[in-house]
Amino acid sequence: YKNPHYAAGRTTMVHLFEWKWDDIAAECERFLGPRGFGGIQVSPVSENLVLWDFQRPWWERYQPISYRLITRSGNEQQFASMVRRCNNVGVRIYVDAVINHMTGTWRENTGTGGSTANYGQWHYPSVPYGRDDFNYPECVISGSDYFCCADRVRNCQLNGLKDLYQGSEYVRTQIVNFMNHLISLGVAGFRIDAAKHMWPGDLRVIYDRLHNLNTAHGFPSGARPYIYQEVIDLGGEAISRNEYTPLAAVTEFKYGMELSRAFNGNNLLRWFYNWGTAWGLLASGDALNFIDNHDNQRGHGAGGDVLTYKQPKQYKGAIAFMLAHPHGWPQLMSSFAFTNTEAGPPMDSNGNTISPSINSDSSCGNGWVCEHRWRQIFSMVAFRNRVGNTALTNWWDNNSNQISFCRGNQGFVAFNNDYWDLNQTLQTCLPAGSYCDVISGWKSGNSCTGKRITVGSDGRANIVLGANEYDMVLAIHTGTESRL
Ligand code: LAG
Ligand code: CA
Repeated sequence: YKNPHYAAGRTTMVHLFEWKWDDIAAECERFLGPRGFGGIQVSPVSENLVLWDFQRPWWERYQPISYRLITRSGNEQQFASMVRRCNNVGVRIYVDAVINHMTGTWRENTGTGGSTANYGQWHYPSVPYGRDDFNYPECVISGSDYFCCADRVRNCQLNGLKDLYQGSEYVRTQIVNFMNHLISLGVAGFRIDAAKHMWPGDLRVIYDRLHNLNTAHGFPSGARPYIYQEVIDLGGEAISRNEYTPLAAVTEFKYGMELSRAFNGNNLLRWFYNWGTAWGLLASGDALNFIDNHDNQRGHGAGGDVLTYKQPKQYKGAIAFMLAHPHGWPQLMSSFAFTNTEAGPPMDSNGNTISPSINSDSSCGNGWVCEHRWRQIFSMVAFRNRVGNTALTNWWDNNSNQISFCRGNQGFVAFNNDYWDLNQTLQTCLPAGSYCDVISGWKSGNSCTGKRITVGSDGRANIVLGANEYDMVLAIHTGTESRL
């Protein structure tokens, strides 16, 4: 369950938060496939409660009312077509599976596909679930439960959401059928929402009943779905993420927190010379790494304090470090712009999501940020694909916030988060020649629109990164996007 089954040479997934299925299919064909992205995490696919009382918040999608594939992102036919079209261009789909709970109790009770619920009876007729399928008697998780009481964290309600009893054979069957249906449609795996709130033993039974990935979508025979479990464990709680790593991969919340702290100026980049398990990170193969996710970029979940698109220079620095560094499997965030932390995606007065538009410079409009279309970000995806499994070597730093390192003899990257310029002759480990920096510009024919770096026969080159430059990163690599 720890292999993402990316197409050959691909390494990186992006969370297209709240995107519609038709738009994702188009994005696979026009951008993500050609640019070498490995996969996409999509927003929850199961029918959810419609919450006009909160002007259709983004979080209504974390309140399933049935397992029918009908949401603001589209219906089952559109979902199936998206998976097919993305797989055809080498881009995998991972589904955010909400299987810990159903809805909370609200004044409204109609779903995005017209299903209804009767909260007083714990009745979700479109599954169907009834009272026996939920943990009972009702209790709600409190803040202190996290530090004392694993059983309450798993058997009580998260935020008052009706808590499913995964110990029940009937409940397991409904969940497994839902997930196997998605596998039959060609998905490559799942994010397990709120995994901390479910018993590892129950999850293991569910995972082991999942089908192999669909060979008709290009997966090798016998391939197991990639599973990354959302467990927020920053230390000190009754439940440890180590209970989940024997099962499948786990979301690495420490990754973005530490890098955000450093790129925000609250720790020195020099200390990252041994970034990895020495810092208490998960083992590389167990880790799904990211700087921000849909929760913590808006102060939900593990909370804020992470870099987001709102601090672009530092954010691009942290993302470039993640993509240049060999540890773990990286995930990028692609957001809609927000000030209200509860607001849903750009929508019309009927609550229909408004598609991103694509500007002439290839950035997005209509309220979509599309971080994945920022050159400094997608160029580093190509960098990571290029350097593959090569080792990190030749770490250099100035005892402060200027660092550089090589990835084998395929790639070189430098950072300057100091208040003074970087101007040094550094070892790049690359074959002698002329390279275009893929951060300040790109290769255009035989010239560079940004910086041009000349690597000598000893592998060394003069590297300049001014403190006041637009970006704090410089990256060059072998391969057509960079080498002249
Ligand atoms: C997750 N991970 O474990 C998701 O990443 C996170 O986005 C989900 O919470 C959470 N688990 C449940 O799936 C989000 C919002 C919550 C929201 C919840 C359900 O962060 O704020 O709760 O989705 O929609 C909302 C209200 C609560 C209310 C609750 C139940 O904010 O005040 O009690 O609904 O009605
Ligand atoms: Ca639970």
